[in-house]
This record gives sequence, C-alpha cells and structure tokens, in this order.
Amino acid sequence: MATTFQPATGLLAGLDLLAIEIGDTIAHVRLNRPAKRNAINDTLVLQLQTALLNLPPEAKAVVLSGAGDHFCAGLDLSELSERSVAEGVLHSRMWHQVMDSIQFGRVPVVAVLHGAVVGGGLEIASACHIRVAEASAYYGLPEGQRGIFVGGGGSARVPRLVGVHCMTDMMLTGAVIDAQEGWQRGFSRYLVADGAGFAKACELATKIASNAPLSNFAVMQALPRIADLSQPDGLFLESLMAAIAQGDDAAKERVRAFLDKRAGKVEKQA
Ligand code: 1HE
Repeated sequence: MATTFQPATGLLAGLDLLAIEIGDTIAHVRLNRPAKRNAINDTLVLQLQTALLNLPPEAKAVVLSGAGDHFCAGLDLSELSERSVAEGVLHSRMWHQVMDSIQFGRVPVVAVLHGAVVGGGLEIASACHIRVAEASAYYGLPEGQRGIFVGGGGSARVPRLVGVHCMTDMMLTGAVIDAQEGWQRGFSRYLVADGAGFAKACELATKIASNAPLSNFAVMQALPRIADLSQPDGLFLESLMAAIAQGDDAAKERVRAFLDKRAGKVEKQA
C-alpha cells in the first residue's frame, strides 16, 4: 500500500530549501530549489544535516529526492568565487560532516535520482545507502572543467561505487554517464522508468523501516567500515557486530517467528 505523507511540522517545516513530509514509518526529504536546479549553497547543505539529525522517531528510513527536472546541479557556484584557501578547506570539511550525517546517520537513506546528478549532487547521492535512478538520470563531475576538485567526499565515495578509473575519466575528460551505463557500473542499484523512482524508493524504504533497528545499524555503521579494514580486522569486527545484533530481543523474536512459521520465507522477486 502506498505511503501517505503529511507535511513535517516544527523545526523541519522551517527548513525553507527542503520540502519534508513524514509518513507512518518513513520520511521524504526533497531538495527544493528547482529554479537553481537544486544547486547546493551553504544554507541548503546545512539544512540537509539539520533535517537528518531531527527526524521524528517514527521515521525509520528516508527517501531523498530533488524537486523539478534534476536531482541536483552540485555546488552553488555563485558562492565559490570569494573563498580563500583556508575557507575552502573548512568548507569542504563542513560538507564531509554533512555527508557523514547521511551515511552514518540514524536511518538508511534511499535516493531517487533523475536528470542531472552532478558534482556535489553526485557526492550527496554517493553518501546515500541505496540509489534508485530514473531513465533521465545522468552523472557528471564537472569539477575538472570548472578548475576545481571534488570537496564533498566524492574522491572517497565515488570510486567505491564505480572505480578510480571511471571517476578519473569523468573528471579529466568531462565524460557524462547516462542512467543505463550508470546502473551497469554501479552508480544506481535500481533503474526504473521516468516518474517511477519515488514509488520504488518508498517501497524500498518501507521494507528497510520494517527491519530490526540493530540490523539496519549494523549494515549502515559496520559494513562500510569492515570493507575498509584488513580482512582479519574486518572479521573480528563482524563477530562483535553479529553477536550484538543476535543478542537483541528483536532478533530473537524474528528468528522464533520463522521457526514457528509466522514469518515469510526467502522468495524470488517478481
Ligand atoms: C546554478 C548551478 C550551480 C544551475 N550553481 N547556479 N555544478 C556544475 O558545474 C553544474 C552546473 N549546471 C549545469 O550544468 C546545468 O545548470 C544543469 C545541467 C544542471 C541544468 O541545466 P538546465 O538547462 O536545466 O538549467 P540552467 O538554465 O543551466 O540553470 C537554471 C538556473 O540554475 C540558472 O540560473 P538563472 O539565474 O540564470 O536562472 C543557473 O545559473 C542556475 N544553476 N546549476 C549555481 N551549480 C562540495 S564540492 C562540489 C563541487 C561541485 O559540485 S562542482 C560542480 C558544480
């Protein structure tokens, strides 16, 4: 059944560059600066962090989308020109904190990608946990052409999706990757028709929201860290995380439900 959303209230309603709606178990956060193609100025990136830090407790997963014809045109270039080197470093570190609040926040984030997913927009998408791309989506890193470098975590996250070689090409030559190739390379996990991304993302987020919270925590917090560790260290961390998750009452109840034939089997999806 489709989720019904209500406009957010209180602090979240006051974030004027976002449109936030709350459903029964998921929240929808939309970048809402369509006249500027959702270009990210400081206000918008900080509002994104504020939103993720202040989700109501019933929101157990987030769908992140962009208003208008594009997901996000990246950094608002009109704010770039006056910055000193020192300010530039701090600005990039601020973006890193916000991207971390997506990747290592309280709940998983499913991104719906359409139109331009470029520069900082691709960095935001890369910090999300699952990406659903519509056929119109395209990926670019125009930083190379603008005389700058990625600063929002792209050099760490984009190669983990598509490899250093692909990001190198995108930055050196300005290569733009369409939705089909992006799906094949790993930019998106799902590829759907134009207009179908939000429903697909809500379906996924609702499933995610029904998981035991500690399972979602382990996937979000432990999995990427284990991938960055040596195998012996990763396996050690895996054992600790597995023991913590399985010791939780939610896990015990779910396993009991399966053994009592009250829970679903693993089935092929249609
Ligand atoms: C912007 C921005 C922006 C649009 N900063 N204002 N990102 C880029 O280099 C991408 C630059 N943008 C584009 O290539 C195109 O705008 C799009 C392909 C995304 C969309 O094209 P289109 O034809 O739909 O829109 P438009 O007519 O180009 O833009 C509409 C308005 O949005 C226009 O402003 P207006 O006042 O003339 O109406 C544009 O100037 C404005 N706009 N994109 C500022 N990015 C943490 S470090 C990350 C580093 C980066 O992200 S670098 C990559 C920046």
